[in-house]
Amino acid sequence: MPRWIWIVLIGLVSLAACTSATGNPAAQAPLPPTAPVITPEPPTPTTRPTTAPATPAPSPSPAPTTPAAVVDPTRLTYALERIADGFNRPTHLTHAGDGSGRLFVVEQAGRVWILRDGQRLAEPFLDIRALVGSRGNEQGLLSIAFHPQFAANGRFFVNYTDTGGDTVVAEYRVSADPNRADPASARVLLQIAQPAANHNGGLLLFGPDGYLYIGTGDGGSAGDPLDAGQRLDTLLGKLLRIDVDNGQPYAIPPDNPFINRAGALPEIWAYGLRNPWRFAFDPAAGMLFIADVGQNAWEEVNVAPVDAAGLNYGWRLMEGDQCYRPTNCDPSGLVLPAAVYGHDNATGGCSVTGGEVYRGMRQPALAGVYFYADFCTGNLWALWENAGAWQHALVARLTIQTTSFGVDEEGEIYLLDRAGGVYRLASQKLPD
Ligand SMILES: [Ca+2]
Repeated sequence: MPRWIWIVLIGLVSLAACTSATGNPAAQAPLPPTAPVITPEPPTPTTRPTTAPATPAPSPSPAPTTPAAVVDPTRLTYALERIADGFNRPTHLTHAGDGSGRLFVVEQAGRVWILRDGQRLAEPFLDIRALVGSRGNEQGLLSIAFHPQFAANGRFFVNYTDTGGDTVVAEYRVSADPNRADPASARVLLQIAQPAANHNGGLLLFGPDGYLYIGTGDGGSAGDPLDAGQRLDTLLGKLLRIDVDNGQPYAIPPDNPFINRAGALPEIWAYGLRNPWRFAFDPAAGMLFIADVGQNAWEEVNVAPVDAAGLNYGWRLMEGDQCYRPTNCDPSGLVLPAAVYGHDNATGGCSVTGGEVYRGMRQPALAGVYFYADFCTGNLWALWENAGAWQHALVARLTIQTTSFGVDEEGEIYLLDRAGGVYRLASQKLPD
């Protein structure tokens, strides 16, 4: 029987937060507890309509102007609440922002499924397996992004690796059935040749400015042999920003940073990235979080104001906060990470999965905290701002391989397990 079980954790230790901006978190601290997997009570029946409403969901309330109590995510314990299971290599989860309450789960091989109240609908929302190549670990259908006015215009966008191994960003539209896309509506916006199977980036997100942001990897192999991250004449190793509401197939926003620089590609918003598999906006704080997967030694999370154009995140001059190539690099002018962790099985990992900022209702003590995880070890970290400085801590150990985070329309955070599970991040305050 499904039950809400909080497993009592014996010998629970609170973890001292790392107070420096960088450095291996908790290098000498005891490890945090394993987050138990719990099964929630069956959802109570809702009166949710079976079709999406015609009007868009109201915008989230603005952040309060006076800060609440001091945030300290180390004063909570964490659990994974199993919402659904049985997906085949899920890569992404999001919502349509249309007030329907639906979650959309992307499978690597090329399908998108709808979850409604924890139940997967019988037919996929989208099935483009015939177009998608997913032989490589980092290839496949990698994300979906719904237009900010999706409820009115039915437009959404996907990022996938095609059968030739190259990246495609394409637009689709929903059909007359709100739970099925129209496969004939495909419109390719962008194709990026991929020199190797790995480092394809893959996330699409609409920013608070209404533009579509596209994360791209450095083209792969190892060590960025093309120096793509630092070059402005390639779309590889970048965060791109395009206007999907104008132009054909898209327009360049007039305030993109390199539109007037000779030899630079106008789509570039930020550069110096290796494989920004996942990034996230926190509109309430006006910040952009980019988790960049490292090479041999360091994983990193970067934070910058959403309107800071043309930033250089350092790769391959630097990996994390260390010089990579050349080993005596000059870091001036580069954005250094807000948090790094090493390739260390106990307190670090091998591949960062960027997460989400908590803006939900269930756990107000976590407002504004960014959660991220390591794919290999299951370590779960929190990153938060404290008196103007970014602070991070290892807060739990997960028993899943986190391929992606996502949020629902209420701002609750979800994690996807490569083995097929969908989990909601749950937490409880430790006694004072
Ligand atoms: Ca970097």
